Amino acid sequence: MTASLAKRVEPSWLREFSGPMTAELVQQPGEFGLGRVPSRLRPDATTELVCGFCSTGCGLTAHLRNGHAINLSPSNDYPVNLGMACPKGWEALTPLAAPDRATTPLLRDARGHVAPIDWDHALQVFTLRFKALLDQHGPESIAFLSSGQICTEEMAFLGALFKFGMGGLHGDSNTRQCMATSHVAYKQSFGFDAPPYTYADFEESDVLVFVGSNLCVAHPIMWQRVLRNPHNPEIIVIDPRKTETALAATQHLPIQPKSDLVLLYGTARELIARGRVDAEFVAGSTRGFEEFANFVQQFTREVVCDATGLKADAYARFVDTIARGQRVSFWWTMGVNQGHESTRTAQAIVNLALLTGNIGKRGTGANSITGQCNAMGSRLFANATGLFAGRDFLNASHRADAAQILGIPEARIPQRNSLAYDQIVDRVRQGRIKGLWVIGTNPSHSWIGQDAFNDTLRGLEFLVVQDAYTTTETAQHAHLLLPAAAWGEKEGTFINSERRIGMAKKISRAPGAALADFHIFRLIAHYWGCANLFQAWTSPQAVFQILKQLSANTPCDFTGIADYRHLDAAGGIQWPWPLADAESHDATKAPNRERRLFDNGRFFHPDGKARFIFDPLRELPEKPDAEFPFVLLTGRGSTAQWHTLTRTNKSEILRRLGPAELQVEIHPKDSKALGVRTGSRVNISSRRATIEAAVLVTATVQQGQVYLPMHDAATNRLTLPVFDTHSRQPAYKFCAVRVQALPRKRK
Ligand SMILES: Nc1nc2c(c(=O)[nH]1)N[C@H]1C(S)=C(S)[C@@H](COP(=O)(O)OP(=O)(O)OC[C@H]3O[C@@H](n4cnc5c(=O)[nH]c(N)nc54)[C@H](O)[C@@H]3O)O[C@H]1N2
Ligand SMILES: Nc1nc2c(c(=O)[nH]1)N[C@H]1C(S)=C(S)[C@@H](COP(=O)(O)OP(=O)(O)OC[C@H]3O[C@@H](n4cnc5c(=O)[nH]c(N)nc54)[C@H](O)[C@@H]3O)O[C@H]1N2
Ligand code: SF4
Ligand SMILES: [Mo]
Repeated sequence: MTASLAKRVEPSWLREFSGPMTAELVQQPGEFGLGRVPSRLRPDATTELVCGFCSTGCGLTAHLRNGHAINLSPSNDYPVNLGMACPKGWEALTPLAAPDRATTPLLRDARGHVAPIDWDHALQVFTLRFKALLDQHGPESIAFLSSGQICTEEMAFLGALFKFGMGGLHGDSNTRQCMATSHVAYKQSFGFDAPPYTYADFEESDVLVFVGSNLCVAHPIMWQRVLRNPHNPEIIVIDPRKTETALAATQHLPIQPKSDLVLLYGTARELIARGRVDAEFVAGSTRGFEEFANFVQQFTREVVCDATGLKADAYARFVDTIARGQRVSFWWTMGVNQGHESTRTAQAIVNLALLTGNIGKRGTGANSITGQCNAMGSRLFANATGLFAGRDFLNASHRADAAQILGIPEARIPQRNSLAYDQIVDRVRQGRIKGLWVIGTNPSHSWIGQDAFNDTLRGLEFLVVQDAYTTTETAQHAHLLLPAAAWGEKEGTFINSERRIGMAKKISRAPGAALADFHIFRLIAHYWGCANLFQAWTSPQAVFQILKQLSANTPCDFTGIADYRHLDAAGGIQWPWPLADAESHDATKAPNRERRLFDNGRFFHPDGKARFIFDPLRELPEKPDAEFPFVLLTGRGSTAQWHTLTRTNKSEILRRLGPAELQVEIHPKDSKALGVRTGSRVNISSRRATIEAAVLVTATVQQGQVYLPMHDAATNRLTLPVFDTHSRQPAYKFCAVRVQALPRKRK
């Protein structure tokens, strides 16, 4: 290997990266000392930071000894969680100490042996291999896949580095698996990707409708906010399964999987027929209502009950509840977003809120709940499929704007959009993308149709995995592994579901030579030879200031947030928070602590009006048949399990709170027909693969349906790689399978 492309010189600041922790910085402020950490912080004190698992964004209090966190507890006065946390939050320190943490870069040689190397060597290899691919095959031969679980400053750096510095074009993230549908739906309907709500709306509605959301398991602290609602609300859950949330609801609509769109269109028809249209709002604040009203006429009660399997009286009660509601809020998550016609389904929810005028007022809204701690950050600032702060790569004035703010030549900004995740994977399969950089996501477990995906990965000439652990499924394929510091070992900001920007802090030292993603990106810029473009990108706090400038005069303007200290003092601040507001209002005081959008009836399209968007139904890509008679649903398993388990499985407490093995949920009648009981072993086959699981007989699933949690790597061997046409989000929640009893093992 030659060293001609990068000088074998470590920048002097490299030493400092593995350096001091937040708490110690108070004693030794300096360039990296970020003297801006709150002065109340002492080595044996407490400090507040936002949880790094789900998008609720709870505030956690870290209890420090000698500047090092020894315990966590929920923060009492944080406006999100009000003193509560779920098991993952309580246990968030444990995974940091796991023995399989990546502590040094690892390189695989031609024979497949993996050996530790130092950062200098790793960065030489990184630069050399990617540059060679670019030289030989052009800018479309490399790509990255990133995460909604790293800080906004980090994802922004990655997007800028890859596209403006390294000259790559294609990058996407696991936010595609999760929030792409909400992003596209909002952008088309409202003119900007803007979830309108604040968590206070959970407490202020008199009717809450949850579509494809298992809040009790996936967002347990949001559910606690629902429980604080003093208005004796109707809580309606639309989910094929009788989930924990459905059991706690006042109405459960156990619809047939993927019949949501028919139900929502039909509901619009009934509400219009009952005269429950907010005519003034529709006339003043929306466009396309007449066409929509005509379109939904075909979704009669018979059509709806036939498609959804709902009884006529249950459907009538649902419509009636919405019609009578004074403050109706609609909430949706993956049961909507992960479908073959998901964008239109999300927009059908938006349409209901628009036509009834349930938006922009307390206790209302068409509210998409995010998934990962910083999925909202990646939607706005990853610079992957959209240019910074909701800008568009295809728009010349947007490019000029961004170039001017960033002080980079405009020619550095690509004039085309990135490919979406599935298209990147296709290009790898075709051999056109030869080098892939995977950061903070574990697609060998979580991507849809996993066997085909993993075959595809094997065809790569160069795969870099940047992760906190060496044992992830994806890391097993890596040619180069870059060891990342995890949540709690670095600082930056996350944006939660209600648009609240909150602080992540360094309360623990990263193990070995692991570095914060931010510093890995900074080093790569140096070794690549493009550090001159990023002279101002010296620290997360400095990048926060740059992002502020990028946000100016956009709907997500947060120029009124001074710095990290301000965020910390305020308990997080929701965007928008422009300078003008900051000058006249205090972000830390009610009512500014909890704000919703659209209270003036103006949306972000140039004419200020929201759009009614709809389409005819699309056929399901795979239906159950004689050979594969069951519908397979997938999703979260328990509050204690996080995605691919790389983190939560490192805590014995969390492991004990989840099932010990993969369980498939089967309806009692189906189990009888199959001759299986709880604990029996079965094979589950789809057209893609066969896997084994233990049976859990339960009436939470309907007859003809089975459920598997996504936390076991086997689940995605079965799923069918199908994507919504508008958002290109994978349809994880529907495919056809067969279940066969296995002979009992002899003891
Ligand atoms: N404990 C825990 N919490 C998490 C996560 C985790 O891994 N573990 N992950 C976080 C992330 S990234 C996300 S995106 C969220 C996900 O949060 P949720 O979306 O609430 O979780 P899921 O279980 O994926 O899906 C929700 C429900 O959709 C239902 N569903 C399936 N098909 C349909 C359908 O056709 N229509 C309807 N209406 N419903 C359907 C499923 O039965 C399931 O109960 O959770 C976040 N919170
Ligand atoms: N069948 C099925 N599949 C699904 C879903 C489903 O409902 N059903 N849900 C989908 C959804 S909504 C999502 S969001 C995805 C999630 O899928 P993934 O993103 O693949 O899941 P995670 O386990 O969260 O992976 C995060 C990775 O980042 C690493 N990591 C953690 N912190 C850091 C850090 O600070 N820096 C770096 N560099 N690495 C870090 C972790 O160790 C882990 O390997 O799964 C999707 N897959
Ligand atoms: S609800 Fe989400 S943000 Fe809150 S403690 Fe649990 S995982 Fe963390
Ligand atoms: Mo997600």
